[in-house]
Amino acid sequence: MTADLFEGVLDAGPARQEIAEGAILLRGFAGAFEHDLIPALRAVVEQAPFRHMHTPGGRQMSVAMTNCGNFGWVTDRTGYRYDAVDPETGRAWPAMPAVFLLLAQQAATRAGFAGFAPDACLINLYEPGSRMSLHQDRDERDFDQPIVSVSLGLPAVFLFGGLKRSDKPRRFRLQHGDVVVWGGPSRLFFHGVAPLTEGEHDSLGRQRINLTFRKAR
Ligand code: MD6
Ligand code: FE
Repeated sequence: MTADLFEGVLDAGPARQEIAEGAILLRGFAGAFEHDLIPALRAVVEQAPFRHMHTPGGRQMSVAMTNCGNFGWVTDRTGYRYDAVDPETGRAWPAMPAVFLLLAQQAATRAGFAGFAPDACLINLYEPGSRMSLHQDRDERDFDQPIVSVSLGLPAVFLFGGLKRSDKPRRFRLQHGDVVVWGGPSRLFFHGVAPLTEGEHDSLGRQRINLTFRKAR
């Protein structure tokens, strides 16, 4: 109770903000994991490089992607799916690093989703101009499981709508270290990312990286 009263007056803003029913923004939550997180991320990307996938309609995405964990999210001419094999390398996706799993589970617990056991981590790379149009995340089997989304590098404007594509999205600025946990009544809300604006981040340079942890199967 006391913590809630004081949250609003801290410079960093509330540490735990419910942006919709079931969607919790944890400002700076990934900061404590950064020391191990960034090297682990580099190791994953060495094994499974970023690539620009194509939508089923044939358009190349402006966001480059890769994955780690038992399953990876992929899109090509045949549709969207989770696949145990990286189509670029023909090998299994890199294992999910321990620090990734720890971060995802601790964030989920803090948001009220204890017991989250992600088997997939989609890694999105944005450069200035890259954007993600409004979509729902609905390729997972169990919508009772939340998604944990970690923002690193340059800030981005996250667009967060409702259950209908036509619902006007609200806008949230996500910064390095911010985590959004997303589940319950808002699990299927439309969302996207506005075009990334030009900038340079102290440790990651001219890019934003977003990790989204899911329970795919
Ligand atoms: C991004 N995120 O922030 C894109 N999806 O780069 C997503 O599409 C997303 O952040 C589901 C839940 C959380 C997310
Ligand atoms: Fe999404």
